[in-house]
Parts: sequence; C-alpha cells; structure tokens
Amino acid sequence: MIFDQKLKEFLQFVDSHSAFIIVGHKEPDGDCIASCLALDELLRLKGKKTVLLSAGPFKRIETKAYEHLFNSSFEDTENIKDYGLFIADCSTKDRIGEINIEITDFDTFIIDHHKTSDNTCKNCMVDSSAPATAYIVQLLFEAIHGEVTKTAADVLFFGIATDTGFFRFLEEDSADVFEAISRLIKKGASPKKTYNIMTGGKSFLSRKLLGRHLDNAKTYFDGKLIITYETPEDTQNFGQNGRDSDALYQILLAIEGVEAIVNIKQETPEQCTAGFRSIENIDVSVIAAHFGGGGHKNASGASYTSTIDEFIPLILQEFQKIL
Ligand SMILES: [Mn+2]
Repeated sequence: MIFDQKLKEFLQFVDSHSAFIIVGHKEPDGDCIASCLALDELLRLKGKKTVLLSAGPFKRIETKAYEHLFNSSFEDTENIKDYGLFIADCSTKDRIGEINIEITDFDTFIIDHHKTSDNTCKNCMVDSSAPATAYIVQLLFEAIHGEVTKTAADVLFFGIATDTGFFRFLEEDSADVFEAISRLIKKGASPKKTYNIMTGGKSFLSRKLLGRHLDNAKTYFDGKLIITYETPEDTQNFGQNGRDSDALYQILLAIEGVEAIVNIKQETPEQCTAGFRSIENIDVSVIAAHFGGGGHKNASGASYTSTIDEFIPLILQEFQKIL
C-alpha cells in the first residue's frame, strides 16, 4: 500500500523543519478542519512549532467553534525560513484561497483524498480511496504516536463523519475505516454528540430556503437528473445565514429513479457555483472538472462564469453525454 512508503516521506519532511504552517482549503468543512487540527497536534507532540492558517470564511455552522484556532494571515515573517508547509484536504493554490504567503516559496507536503489531486508528486500523501483526509491523518497519527489523543479523536471523528455523510457513503469495502472509527470511539469520541453538532443549530430561514430549492427543482432525462438553483433573491430572502446543502441532497437523491443532482447558486451577477452529487455510477467529478472544478466521483463542485439561465443548458449538454 502507498501508506508505508509515504510514511517515510512524511517523517523525513517533518525532520527537515523546526516549524510548520498548516493550511487547508477555503470555506473549510469538518474534514479540512479535523485534518489540520490533528496534524497540528501531532506536529506539536513531535516538538515542532506550528501555525494554523485558513482563508475562511467559516460558513458552515458546525465549523464556527473552530474558527478561533486558525489564523487568517501568517505573522512570523522574521522566521519564515524555518517553516515547512502542510496542505491538507486540497492541493492547489486556488482551493486554498487568499492567504498572505506564496505557497511556492515553501517546502511543501500535501495530504489529500480528492480524486482530482495529483498523487505522483514527491512529498505528498494523496489517496482517493480514503473516505476523508482526516482518515489519512488518523493513520499517520497512530503510526507515529502509537494512538490518537482524546482531542484528536474528537476532531478526527468529526472530520470522517463529515465527509462520509455520517457513514452513509461508505460501502462494503470499508471495514478498515470502521475499525479506525472504533479506535476513535475508544478514545472518547461520541457519535451522538458529533451528530447533533453536525445536524443541529440550523435557522428557521434555512428550512424555508430548502423549500425554495424544492420549488425550483426540475427533472431531466426521465427523472435521472434533477437541477435546482438559488437565485440572488432567494439568497436575499432566506439564505443570509448559510444553507443546508446536505439536507437538500438527501431529499432529492431519495427520489425514485434519480441518479444525479445539480445545485446551482448565483453567487455574483457574473459567477455561479454548482454542487454535483450522484448516487452510484455517474462520475460527477468529470462534469465538475469540465467547468473548472473537481472533487469526488459522487460529490464535486465548480465555480463558473455565467448566469443560472446560461449555465443550465451547458450542464445538460455534459450530462447528455453520459445519461
Ligand atoms: Mn475531505
């Protein structure tokens, strides 16, 4: 398995610097936060100086409690030469977002599980079969420290739970993942508390926004594809305090005969973002990549310069090729 040879690379990288910047992707999710925090703890246990960096914004409700642990800019410029850079849960500059360092200036190590990441590079641990980056970090933590700490167990459970839709996306080949999760629970991680943190705390308006999304949804290709969208007016009226895409995807993917979902949002007059989800065989990362985005086979996203009305026919063209 790639892990053992990559572990050596990781240890060499850690040995070659006294300090590390750890950065994940912009708009961090639970997996990104968990990976960064557990990696941070592991490096500190190894006696290293660390700086956690994030471009933010911490939009999702369940991520807000962690925002204060991350710096929005790097300040230790006097000692910048001492630092190596860890990139977690993404691999490219555009995914990291606006931060005040130039990533190409640093000796860099990437830990990621995105299908669109490059796993041929030196100093990287990219495993697209890993259900979460937090899972890779857990294996690293255990390989180096023997076992995870209680704080690492809590946050790693949160990370793996986030990317697996609370384990709903895991298949019959995931016994190793569940064994790893079992070790986290032995160290004190609570599935019940984590589930409540992940799913609770939503605003009344965010439920109304779900109603708008259902109202806007249309079916294509005999119901195999559903596209829904959020207009600036919808955002204005209901979406100021975030949205609950996970709940939306759950509702829409439960419809009989559906194979894929697209959720478009007009972010600015010129720019749309699109979330893509599929149940089984359709690889939506290919479609997202066509529009400059990326992600996983069953879950991916893209940002594209257009209006909703212009974007939908282009998306249909791409699905036409596979549906
Ligand atoms: Mn992830």
